[in-house]
Amino acid sequence: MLRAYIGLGSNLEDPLNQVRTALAELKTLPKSHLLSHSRLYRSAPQGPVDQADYINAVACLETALDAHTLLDELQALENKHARVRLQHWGPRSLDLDLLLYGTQTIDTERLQVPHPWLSRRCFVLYPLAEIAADLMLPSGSSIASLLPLCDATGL
Ligand code: A4P
Ligand code: MG
Repeated sequence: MLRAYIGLGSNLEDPLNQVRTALAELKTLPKSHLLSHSRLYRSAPQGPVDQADYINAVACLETALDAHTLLDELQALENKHARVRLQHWGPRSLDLDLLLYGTQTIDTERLQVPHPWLSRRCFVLYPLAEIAADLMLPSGSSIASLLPLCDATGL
């Protein structure tokens, strides 16, 4: 078993409800146990700005699933929320990102862990710090040390 951190985001079709439902669904993943989750954060969109604010949160799972199987499970949940991928970084009903998987660094065609944008996104770092401030990234930086480098305007 190891700890995986999941980033949740939604800015379409009742985002608060999308994220709350997804947190409940994370509890039902096989070979996994939801250990904790952050509060829900409202954040200004990064990427194309002509879209609604997001609701973001971060969850911590203890899991025996391998990383690619966990990604399959997360994508199945996204599909269940009728996620439409219209535009890269564009609006979505539910986005689930695998932020961290234990201390592993993974770089395959389907999966990059740590998530490539993790350390530059306040809507990921602040909820992550709320549940795991002392956590170290594989790069050796702690989450807490990254917070001051990140512009939290709009969070
Ligand atoms: N993939 C690779 N690594 C991962 C990973 N660690 N976790 C692959 C999840 N997926 C990963 O993802 C495209 C492919 O990335 C997947 O098929 C998977 O194999 P996607 O979610 O379909 O594409 P996307 O979301 O349009 O692109 P991307 O780069 O994943 O965008 P992000 O990083 O998810 O950002 N602003 C605010 N305020 N809040 C947000 O939550 N989210 C985004 C989307 C943009 N702006 C935002 C927010
Ligand atoms: Mg994504």
